[in-house]
Amino acid sequence: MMKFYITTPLYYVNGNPHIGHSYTNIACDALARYRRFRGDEVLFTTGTDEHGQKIKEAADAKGMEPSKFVDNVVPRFKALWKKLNISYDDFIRTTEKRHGEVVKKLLEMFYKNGDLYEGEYSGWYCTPCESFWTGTQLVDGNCPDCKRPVEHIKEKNFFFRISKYQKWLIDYIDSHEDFILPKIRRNEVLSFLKMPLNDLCISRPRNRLSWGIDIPFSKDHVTYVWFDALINYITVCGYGYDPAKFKKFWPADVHMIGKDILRMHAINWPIMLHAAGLEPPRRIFAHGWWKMGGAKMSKSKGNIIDPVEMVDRFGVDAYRFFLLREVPFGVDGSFSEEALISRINSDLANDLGNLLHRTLSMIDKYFSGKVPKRRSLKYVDEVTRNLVDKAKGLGPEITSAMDRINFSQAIAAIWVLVNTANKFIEQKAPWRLSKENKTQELQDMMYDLYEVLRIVSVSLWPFLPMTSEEMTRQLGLGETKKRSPKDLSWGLAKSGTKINKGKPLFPRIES
Ligand code: ME8
Repeated sequence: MMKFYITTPLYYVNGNPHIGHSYTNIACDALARYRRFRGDEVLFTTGTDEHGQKIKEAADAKGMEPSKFVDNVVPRFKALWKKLNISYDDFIRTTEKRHGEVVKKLLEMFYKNGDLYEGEYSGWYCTPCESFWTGTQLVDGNCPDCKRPVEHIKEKNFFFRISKYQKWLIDYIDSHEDFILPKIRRNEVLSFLKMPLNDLCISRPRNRLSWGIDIPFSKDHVTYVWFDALINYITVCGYGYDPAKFKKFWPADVHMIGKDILRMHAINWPIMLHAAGLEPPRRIFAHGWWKMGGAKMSKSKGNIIDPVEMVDRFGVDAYRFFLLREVPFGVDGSFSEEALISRINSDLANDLGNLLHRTLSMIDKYFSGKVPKRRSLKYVDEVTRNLVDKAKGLGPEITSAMDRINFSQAIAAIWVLVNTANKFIEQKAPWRLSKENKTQELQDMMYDLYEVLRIVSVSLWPFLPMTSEEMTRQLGLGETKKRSPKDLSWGLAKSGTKINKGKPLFPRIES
């Protein structure tokens, strides 16, 4: 059994979760479910980033204490993950005691080792991004990332000697081709590393911002929010308090993030880990952005869509399907209701829903709702051979796509089988076989269609768990037990199984 540790970013709780946040969590959920299906021991973690200036300002705006404010917002994230069937194993909040202790432990270690020093910070700060910038990095006087105004700061702070480890990091990235994915992001990091790194300011003076983790060796400072938040990835898997768990799960197999937080994850974080004598994560995957009208969807831009509303109107699996299928993982996508409705109608209602409904209707009509017996696979024509081969090849195709974290390709492979089966029905014309009393041929054919649907229901599990379960129920396969790749083998369907034809999986949506 292999271990597989996958993390999502910790989301800021200054507002409600939006489509962008749900995207990362749905992607991680699909991968976590897929690895469990493969038999791995999975640790899948998510959580919330609760310190820093941005959260303090959001709490002030509501006239609330930050701790009360974050306690109010966190349940909205948890409720959304429940609604979306996100199967995380642990939810970490950066305000938890277990996390504060690990952060302080690391700070003390860095201080003792001479990786931290006290100095004066003079530069620019972008609160929405919680990022420091030098004057030369600004674009037209604004934050180079989000283009919003920055404020000038001059104050005593602690710095992390990130520059000391720059050469180590470049060598590490050079010798680990899959460390940062997709490749375009790897190149972006390497090109950024051509310039000397500025040491990282890791504190905030308490008299200006007290909403942060205490710094053990300075009562005048608290920890900078990003320095605290990254450390969650080792806290949540036991660092410092559960050595057996930490040994089992660290290094993380995938840190899944959006491309907006690439540098923090691919530069600062591996260096912090290296300085602490720990291995870097195995892989950092930075996916693209969902955009609205050409701009990144974000809370501060106000162009967000509420995932709760989308799920209530279109259903959880339709929503998951759209996000995972619409764009190749890694590139940007453009969100629109029209595109979502079009995917639902074509892929879900027409292709998949129809295949299930018409197959079960025919099994009802021709065989009183019982899966008929098939002759041996010696009795196949070319059309059937093509269908069976596609079904047998599906497992390896999904493995190859998922090993490259390519959700849309894995799903496309399932749809090739679905569409081949729909074509198979047209080509074999079962209504004619029935009229001509070709009963054995009709039996073989219905068994094959049923078997395809069983294999599709198993392979959909990581992506559309509820649909997979509903298909299993309609196919008369009872309670969903733990599935494994063995369930993708051809010929496991038992003749005589009583089906439970139900309502269409995805009704067509009239726009
Ligand atoms: O950056 N499209 O939190 P955050 C796709 N707290 N994904 C998007 C997106 C969009 N339009 N908008 C957001 C933070 N995301 C820090 C992280 S980690 C130790 C600390 C997703 O609330 C994407 O995963 O701003 C992005 O990286 C993350 O939400 C940023 O969430």
